[in-house]
Amino acid sequence: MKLQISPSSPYVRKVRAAIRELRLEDRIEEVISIPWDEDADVAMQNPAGKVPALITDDGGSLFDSPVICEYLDSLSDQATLFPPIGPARWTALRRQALADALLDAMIARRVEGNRPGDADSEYWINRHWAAVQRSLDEMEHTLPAPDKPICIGDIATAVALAQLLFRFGDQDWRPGRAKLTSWFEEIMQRPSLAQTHPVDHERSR
Ligand SMILES: N[C@@H](CCC(=O)N[C@@H](CS)C(=O)NCC(=O)O)C(=O)O
Repeated sequence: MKLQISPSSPYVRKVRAAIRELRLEDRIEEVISIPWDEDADVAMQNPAGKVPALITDDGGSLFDSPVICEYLDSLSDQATLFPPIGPARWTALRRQALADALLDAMIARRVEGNRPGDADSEYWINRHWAAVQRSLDEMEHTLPAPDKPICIGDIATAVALAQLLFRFGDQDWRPGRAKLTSWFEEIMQRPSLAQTHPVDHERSR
């Protein structure tokens, strides 16, 4: 299988971390495909033209990151990040959705901040940033119990929090969120996250 990646993308990082948690590294080749490049071919696999996209062994393609993670989970006989149907599963999926929504809002905030401003810019910047802050507060109040096995909600949350520091380090989310900070510091020690730090490239979001 081939995973089309951009080294700065947090959605890609979620999938790359999941691959490592699921011990599937030997089955997946990571291929750089920067969606902003003229000759990027990711749109052949994902009509949205976004990474990550996964080319499966039968030549098909899968997107987006939640679908790819769940597919890869089904292939692993060593670990799982998706609890079986029941409350733990809905909690894990909800936490993944929250983390992805934080990223969507953070990226929209960044795009808006990078373009020449107009009368609406401040409104949109504030609106996106408010969604980021609400998501952080929700994360602080919905942390898993310490004995819970790792799940996709943990990976997605850790990746989103790390990306926020990567892109908005000057607006540190940690002060006032002691529980989330301590949870984050611990989970970032996992090799799956330590091995997948984002790296910037031209025109990256
Ligand atoms: N919901 C998608 C989001 C993917 C996404 O937005 N990827 C960005 C990189 S961080 C991208 O490829 N953007 C290119 C574009 O918007 O044209 C997922 O979870 O995979």
